[in-house]
Amino acid sequence: MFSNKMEFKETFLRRLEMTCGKSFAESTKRDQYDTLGNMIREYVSLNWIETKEKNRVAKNKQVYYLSIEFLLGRLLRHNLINLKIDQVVSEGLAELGIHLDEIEDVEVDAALGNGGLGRLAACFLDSLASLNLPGHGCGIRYKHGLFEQKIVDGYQVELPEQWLRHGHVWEVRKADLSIEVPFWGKVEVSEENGRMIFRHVNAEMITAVPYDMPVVGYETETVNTLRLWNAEPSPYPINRDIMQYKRETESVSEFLYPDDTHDEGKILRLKQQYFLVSASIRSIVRSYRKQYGSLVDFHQHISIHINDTHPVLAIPELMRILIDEEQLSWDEAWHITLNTISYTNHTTLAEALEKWPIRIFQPLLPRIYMIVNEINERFCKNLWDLYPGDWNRIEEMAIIAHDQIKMAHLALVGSHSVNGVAELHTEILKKREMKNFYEVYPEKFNNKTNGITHRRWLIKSNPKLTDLICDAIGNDWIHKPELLEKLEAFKEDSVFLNQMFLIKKLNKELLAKRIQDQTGIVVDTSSIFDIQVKRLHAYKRQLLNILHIMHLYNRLKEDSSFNMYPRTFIFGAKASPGYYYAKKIIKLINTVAEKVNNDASINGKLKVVFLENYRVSLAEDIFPAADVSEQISTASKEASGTGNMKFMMNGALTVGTLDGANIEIKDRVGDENIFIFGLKAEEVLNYYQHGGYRSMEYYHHDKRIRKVVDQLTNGFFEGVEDEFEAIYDSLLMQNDHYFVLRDFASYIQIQRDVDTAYKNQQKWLQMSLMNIAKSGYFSSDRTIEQYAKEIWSIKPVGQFTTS
Ligand code: CR1
Repeated sequence: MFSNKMEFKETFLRRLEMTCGKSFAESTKRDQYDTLGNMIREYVSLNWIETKEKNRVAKNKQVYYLSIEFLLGRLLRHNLINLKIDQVVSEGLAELGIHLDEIEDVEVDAALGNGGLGRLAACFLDSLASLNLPGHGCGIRYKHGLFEQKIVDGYQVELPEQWLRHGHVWEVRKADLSIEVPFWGKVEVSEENGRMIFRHVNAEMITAVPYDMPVVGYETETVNTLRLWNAEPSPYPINRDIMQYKRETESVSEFLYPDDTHDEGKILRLKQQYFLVSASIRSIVRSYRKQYGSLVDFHQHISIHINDTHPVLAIPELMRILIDEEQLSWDEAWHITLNTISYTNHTTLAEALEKWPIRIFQPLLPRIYMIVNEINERFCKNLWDLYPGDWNRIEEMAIIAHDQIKMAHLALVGSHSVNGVAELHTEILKKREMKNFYEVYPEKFNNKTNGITHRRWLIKSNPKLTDLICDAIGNDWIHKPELLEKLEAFKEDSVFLNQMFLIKKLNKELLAKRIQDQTGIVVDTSSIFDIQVKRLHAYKRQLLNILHIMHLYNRLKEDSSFNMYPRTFIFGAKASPGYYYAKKIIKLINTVAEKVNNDASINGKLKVVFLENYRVSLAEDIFPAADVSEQISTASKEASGTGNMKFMMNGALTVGTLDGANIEIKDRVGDENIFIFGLKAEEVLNYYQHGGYRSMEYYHHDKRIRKVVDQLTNGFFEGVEDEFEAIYDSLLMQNDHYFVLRDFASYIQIQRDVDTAYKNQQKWLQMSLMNIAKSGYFSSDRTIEQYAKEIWSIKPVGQFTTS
């Protein structure tokens, strides 16, 4: 399409005029973005076709990653970088008087996810393609992604997100590959030629229409596919009010995680899950049949991964196809299914472990229910043989019990591999949460510590640091991120360290500008940028952070000689719309910010900023500017975390508990390059086993604690005296379930250590350097290589050239 700047410019101008029907002079930024995006998508289409063809001919085993979330963010710059044409394009545009940054800003984040789980899926897609592995994503094309957050008077307000309002240049609609997904109706059972036949009749059909997006690997010709399904009315509705049917149908792909406090919302969520699974598996089977005919060797050519329990109906759906359509026996079908499916657990939080009431499940998915029932019966029989008479254990482990279907149990029974997302998390699954299952299936359990794509989180988001690294150690680390270790050699190189300092400073200035534009707050770029960005949740303890800020403020007010290095505390966090407590914490952060930022008597030593609408594109500006990374979850609660890795890779130092992947970060950088505090997971879990600890004692014995806790409700924050009662109660009346007060003193101390450490600039930069140098392990390339080898048994597709 173009091979140099001149050709790029010519093609771009021609395309712009052709597609927009305007002259270049008349064109808007959006016209320019659309033109460029379409050009790039077409640019990759040859390789896209060839990748498919190559895999088909070589009969490569393929993996399909089923996920209810894909948090992609923006794709333009990312694709340009992976295609290695970012420079040609940005220079070509510059000659036309266009700044690539401005065009990039037109692109709305594809925010089809909530947080870590969805972003992990997006990082994995990038690594799969970049490692030439045949792996594809399957998800839902929600009309509205994660809500847009506004902060009004300190409160979170949610607005519907509209990423598709102007279309999406990266997708290709493939209506001819649609699939009809059946719901409701009933199953007729008959016998024909000695075989049981199951017919799902009177079903209401929903059409799943695929939208495919190319997933472009870095410096390779591999282009994989992310297939997102859109729900549309079927051409063959049964007798129904047509408008109502249309509305109900389209609602299936309307929102990510519809409110499920009522049955209607629960049904919708379950519908989404089956919709995703059935459409994905049937389209996989359709192309498989075309190539191989029979499905008897399916598991040797296909691997299906379920990201958390949302897509777990993949298990009974595959069984249904193998038994009802392929006419295999139960045992044959089970063998294939088990060997095809693998499962990742992402959390041990009880509220996230999905259970469906039978009264909802059975009528909506009658045939699938029969299969789940059969799986359960056979499983319980096996358990009976293993543990004769141990009813309690069997009841606890059953897939169906007390009129509910436990999705995690179905996943554990129906897949050959179960992995946690960090070493500690996997150990907790084995020793505690899933102990019974580990006893029965020890061979299924394994760990795959999460990772992040260094292409987005370093190369794209921190180009200056990337250049510095390349100048120092060459480019090999881009393909082998563990080679970042070579940076260790620069530990005593003061010129290098000084360059690191200057780059951090520039990145902080960029973020400071953004902060000022967005909030009006002016921050001091020579202060420590101390950042906590992630979903708002009690266990992540944004509360501990803000209470500590209140403590620092109290110290500054009490004692004018209190010596602290100036700090800017930055938060970004969305609270789930129905999560009352989390929303109160957002209000508290904003209330503290208001008070602290407007108090001239503290000489600007403290600033607090809440950045609204935290999302992937904003995150890309935040990580490069961080000095301190807050990873302060209650130990044992954060399965892994991935933000911790993004901060580390950009040279921030972690203040963290021994939780999730923080432990593995510490193991790699060494105790001297990280700030660890607080209870350990063992201690927390032991407390839980023995009914918790007594938060009131900590309140009475530590006057620093007493002071900040009292300030929540004693009029310290004028005009909002009643606002924080729920927080106050959680700490004292409900015994502080997340150990905020228990860890408070230890947190104050470690933050003093941070203060001291920062004052020694040289030392700090060396610590920062060590974090970058050791971050290669946390590239998702390492994670994906482990999945590919140890779970999926897939191999890279050799490089090839386009004809
Ligand atoms: C975990 O809370 C982890 C991500 C990705 C989250 C986080 O610690 O890094 O998954 N879990 O593995 C989750 O979203 C529904 O569960």
